[in-house]
Amino acid sequence: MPVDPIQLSKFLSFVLRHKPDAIGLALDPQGWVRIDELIEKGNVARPRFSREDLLHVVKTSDKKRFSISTDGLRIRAAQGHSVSVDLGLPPQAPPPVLLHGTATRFIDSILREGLKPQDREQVHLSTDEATARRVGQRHGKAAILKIDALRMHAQGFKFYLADNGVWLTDQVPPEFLIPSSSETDSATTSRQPKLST
Ligand code: HQG
Repeated sequence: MPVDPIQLSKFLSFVLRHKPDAIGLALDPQGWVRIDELIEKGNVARPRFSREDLLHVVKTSDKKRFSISTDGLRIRAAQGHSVSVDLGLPPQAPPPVLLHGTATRFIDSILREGLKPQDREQVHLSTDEATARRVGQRHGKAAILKIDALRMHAQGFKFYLADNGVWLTDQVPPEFLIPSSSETDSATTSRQPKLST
């Protein structure tokens, strides 16, 4: 049976970001695993996939979720980890404003506490609104927050750019959040801060 690229991509995200031990894999400190070992262990409990199947998923991933090492032997998730890894990304100056897509139901809490990484290692930020909106819609009615990244950076907060263009930072305190736009529904409108669309 041909391998379904979406299912394989989800499987790769699961083991490379969250549960490598589910198939007896161990990520190295930077999150890499050997591709041959991943294929061998990954093929025990699921439809078989080949190196070509895996490389096809890496190449066609809409968000470029996976990176291959320069020697072609190892693979890792570009971002999104819940297991502890040090991606080894150099801190760098972010664009002045970054965006975070979330759901309207989280806005009150976020404006109160700031953005936290929750189950992941870091908070995920993007440079374009379409991406932020898509990310937010995964959780419900999308709301987009603007982050005053320039001011955060000037105050010593570190930012990292993942291989796939996603910006990462450890947290965003509430004073750096600029409410920007939302798609509210009647259940949320009354208790949301006024957000321009
Ligand atoms: C929210 C996907 C309440 C946060 C995406 C988000 C991304 C708070 C949710 C990547 C909060 C966590 C990551 C607070 C943060 N109170 N809610 N204080 N602080 N939150 O999935 O950013 O398709 O862990 O706003 O595209 O949605 O998997 O993070 O809504 O790049 O490749 O808590 O995952 O990529 O949700 O998504 P997530 P995310 P993939």
